[in-house]
Amino acid sequence: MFKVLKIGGSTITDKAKADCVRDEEIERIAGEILDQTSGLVLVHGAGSFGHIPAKKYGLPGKFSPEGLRITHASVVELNRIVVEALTEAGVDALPVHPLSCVLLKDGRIEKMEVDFIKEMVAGGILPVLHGDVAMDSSRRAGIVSGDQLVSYLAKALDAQTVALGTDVDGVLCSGAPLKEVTRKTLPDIESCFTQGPGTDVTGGMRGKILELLELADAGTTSLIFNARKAGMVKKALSGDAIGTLIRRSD
Ligand code: IP8
Repeated sequence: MFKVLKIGGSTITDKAKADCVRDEEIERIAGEILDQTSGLVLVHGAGSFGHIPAKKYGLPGKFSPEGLRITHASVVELNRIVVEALTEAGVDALPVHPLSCVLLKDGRIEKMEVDFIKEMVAGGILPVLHGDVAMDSSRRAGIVSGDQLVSYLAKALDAQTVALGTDVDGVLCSGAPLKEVTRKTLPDIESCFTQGPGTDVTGGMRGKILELLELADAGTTSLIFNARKAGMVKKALSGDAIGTLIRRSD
């Protein structure tokens, strides 16, 4: 039984400042994950590590080998920090860099190697993926967000629990979290999406919802919750209905 958890870049970094990591948040989350790693695949966002260089080099619109290299190096560094914190907390974790196992087509995952991820999980190892740059068969290169990875992996692994941790209490409308979002209710809440602070090249809250609605169409309910609040990651992994549920319309 697989679980896919994403921790957003806005939780583990300060998206307004280049390469600004929130060590204490990463350590706390590592502690919350520690006794719930069975079947778990972890994805984290790029935060200021990825979004700031990506924007600087005009990714994903522009093809820039230098931009790809620098942006990839930056998200790999954040991934190293996350894996190290997990290791220090006592979790057997291994890094997985999407650049080396994903091929996009028109910005969407066309192919992704997942068998080795299954083997890691079977061996009690936590695979730790992240938003990354990736090659694209129709546009040469692009960006694969952690959100798209979550949606793809949850389908490929037939995950039972899918949770996206952000720095807000769910999908906010007039300051309060919505109980649920479906394809049917999406048009009614379009006005609720505002650009958050910091740089984001992969679509913010609206992008997350669209990814998770793809998953909902395939029958998997997921949730968006606040990972900056202590205890919430643990609750999300236990299947508690916190935050906003993204589910298929009745
Ligand atoms: O933070 C973006 O991933 P996200 C990846 O999950 C890059 O949207 C390289 C900006």
